[in-house]
Amino acid sequence: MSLFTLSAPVADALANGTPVVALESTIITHGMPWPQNLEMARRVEDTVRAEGAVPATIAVLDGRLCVGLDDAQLEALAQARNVAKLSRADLAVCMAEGGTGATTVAATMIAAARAGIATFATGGIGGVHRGAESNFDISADLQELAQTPVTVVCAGAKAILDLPKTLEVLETLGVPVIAYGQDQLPAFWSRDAGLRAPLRMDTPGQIARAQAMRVALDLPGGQLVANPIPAEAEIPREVLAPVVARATADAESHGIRGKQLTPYLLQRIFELTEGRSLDANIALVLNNARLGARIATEMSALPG
Ligand code: PSU
Ligand code: MN
Repeated sequence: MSLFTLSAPVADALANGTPVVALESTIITHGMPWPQNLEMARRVEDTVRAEGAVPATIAVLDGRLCVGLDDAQLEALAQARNVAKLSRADLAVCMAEGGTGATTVAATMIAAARAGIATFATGGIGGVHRGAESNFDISADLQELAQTPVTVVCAGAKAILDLPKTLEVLETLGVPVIAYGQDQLPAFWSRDAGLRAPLRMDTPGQIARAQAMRVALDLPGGQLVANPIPAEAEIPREVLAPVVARATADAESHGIRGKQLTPYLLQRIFELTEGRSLDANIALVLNNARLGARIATEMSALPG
């Protein structure tokens, strides 16, 4: 039995050494509302293709771990309600039971690595939530970055997280956090988190060579690339801070926690910014898809 189902374009690309970029599906089912989620998913795939790479959106459909979805599958997922959100802990259970679910960053990394895909583009990763010292809410995405050899391109960690703690945990886990083209860590909707990034790189080639060196050194795990949102799409930190504070307080007063927390906060911030957070989110994902495709292209050009 094959572990996963490759779409025909992804199978061809992997066989021919064409660069492939993995894409997650939780951003579609839990990160954005219909129909903008479908439009975003299609535009991200088109952006990857325009750079000469092949997109591989990953999800579990009726128990099958699908690497590469066709347009009908993408649309069905975008419209579906109550789809499971699958992280490392949930993936095997969903597959064994023949279920359907969207993969988070952690689960998408697992699938990508098994399929031989080393580059993955998304919007934001999970991290250390505010109040982690009492609620212990630390995303499995961080552990995954420490053990699965995939370079993940994101736009930094969201302001709904505790960014200094997220950086500390990534350092403890030995995950390189690389700001792209600037010294400061980007913070998803904003270009500057007010924190210096541990590492900085300015070209896709540098990022590809660093991942290859990890593999050569037999170091497990991947890299986190934090790519700042394009300036024209950003929401400045001062504008967002009160919105995030309000959304966090609302989550607390409604008793929202665990897996529901990130989707709830995203939806609440969308309402509070009257949709501006969604426009910014789409712009940054497209920007990351472009950089991801360029990194994948550099990786496939490396010797060996
Ligand atoms: N950040 C976003 N949009 C998202 C997510 C994060 O801006 O959709 C999703 C990703 O799939 C990420 C997951 O892997 O949330 C993290 O969830 P948790 O904190 O429950 O691990
Ligand atoms: Mn969590």
